Amino acid sequence: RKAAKTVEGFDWGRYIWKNNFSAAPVSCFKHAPMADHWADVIDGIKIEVVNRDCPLPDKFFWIAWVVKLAGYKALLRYEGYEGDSSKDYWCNLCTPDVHPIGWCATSNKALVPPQTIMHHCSNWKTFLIKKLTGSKTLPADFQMKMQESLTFPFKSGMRLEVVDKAQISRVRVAMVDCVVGGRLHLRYEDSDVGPFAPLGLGDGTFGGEVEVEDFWCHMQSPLVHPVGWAQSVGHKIKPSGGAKKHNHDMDAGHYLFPMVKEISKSDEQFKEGMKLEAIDPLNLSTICVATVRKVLKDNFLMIGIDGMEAADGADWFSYNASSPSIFPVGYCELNEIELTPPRGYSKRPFNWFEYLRDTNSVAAPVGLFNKELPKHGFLVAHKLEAVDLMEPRLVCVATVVRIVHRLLRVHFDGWEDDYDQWVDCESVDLFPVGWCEMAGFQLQPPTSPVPAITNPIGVKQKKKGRSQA
Ligand code: MLZ
Repeated sequence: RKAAKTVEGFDWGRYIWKNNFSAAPVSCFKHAPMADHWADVIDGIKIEVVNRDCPLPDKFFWIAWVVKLAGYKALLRYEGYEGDSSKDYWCNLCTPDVHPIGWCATSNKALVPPQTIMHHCSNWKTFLIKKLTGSKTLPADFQMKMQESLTFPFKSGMRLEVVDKAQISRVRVAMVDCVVGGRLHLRYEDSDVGPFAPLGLGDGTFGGEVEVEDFWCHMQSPLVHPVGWAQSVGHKIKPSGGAKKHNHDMDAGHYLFPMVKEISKSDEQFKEGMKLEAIDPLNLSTICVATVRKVLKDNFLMIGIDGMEAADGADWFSYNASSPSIFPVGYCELNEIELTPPRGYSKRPFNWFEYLRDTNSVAAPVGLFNKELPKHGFLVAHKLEAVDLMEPRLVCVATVVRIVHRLLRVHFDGWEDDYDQWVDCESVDLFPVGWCEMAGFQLQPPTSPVPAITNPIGVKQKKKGRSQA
């Protein structure tokens, strides 16, 4: 496991405490390590941690209680400080030096009180017994569960199919370079850069100016599939260059990929030409008028954003029919979300009824869409770490700014609203506060105001994605 790293200059704990923010609890992120073991991790629990106020050369432990939780991080106060908050400190609970009460006793480690308060009590043993009676702690197997949930089935060298970031309507074979906290750093096979181009440092940072043909995504992302998937469903795939024989022994097994939901058989089906609303895969801050362009096997659909489509369909994007990121006609209006009308269609206000008539098309039946509403637990203003899906090597400080049933609008702190992204509450690209630190991944802090000299109007660089008309 890589050593935990903090980004110099950004401190989640201070940011949260100073501004009285609250973070989305770990249990909201089902794909994240420890999510299933977080139910008992609550404010007020007591733990055994390294005593940072101890003059002795050896490592000693003391008891602390959780004043406030923020994702994986906890504001701790050593037992004995009572109402004194001056020595409180933030600590990532998913570090090897955090244990449930009782661990020192069973591991033959001494509990040593902090030096500063050593003289506050003449009998620490009685003090602790009194303090610990009736208190809650971490589950006994906390460290073991942590080890387990930080072991991932994907290994470097494994091959899979993943969306081609240069042409999102097709996939491409790629090889796992490394796995960081469940995220895969992938390198496209047969990339023009050659097999020995310098790779990233495995933490989202890249040396030099070489544009390496790589991609980052979570191992459970809907963007990755086993080798052979494209052929089996009829999806486009970038032809592999040359007659080079590939070693299929390294293909990631089918069992490593999430099963796509079976949708109940009904008479109705998605058909080519049907209209719907979809998050624009090239501009995730907008939900757009869209069309089913192709129906593939296994309930996969190729969706095109109306008015944006490249002549050759290069910007069509595949969604599974059960995807929570496609919506029936009228969804935006119903939920007071601004719907982006097709570029080139000038009737305003946009009216679906007229548009369907003008384009001689039909709406995809409402019954075909995923209507599950998971109890996700996210609240508006919750802080989290979110992948900037336009540049997926970046995991950024972010905030939930809107919730529409299961759909979240994520804002990147310090960035303009047009960088916001609509994502599903079960997105594997959202992580609890402290995930980067735990996984050893570089966290992108909020942008600080741009100095007036370099940017007189104070406007941040425009994002990539679709160019605006
Ligand atoms: N190069 C890009 C980085 C944007 C990253 C934003 N993350 C929320 C730009 O400056 O537009």
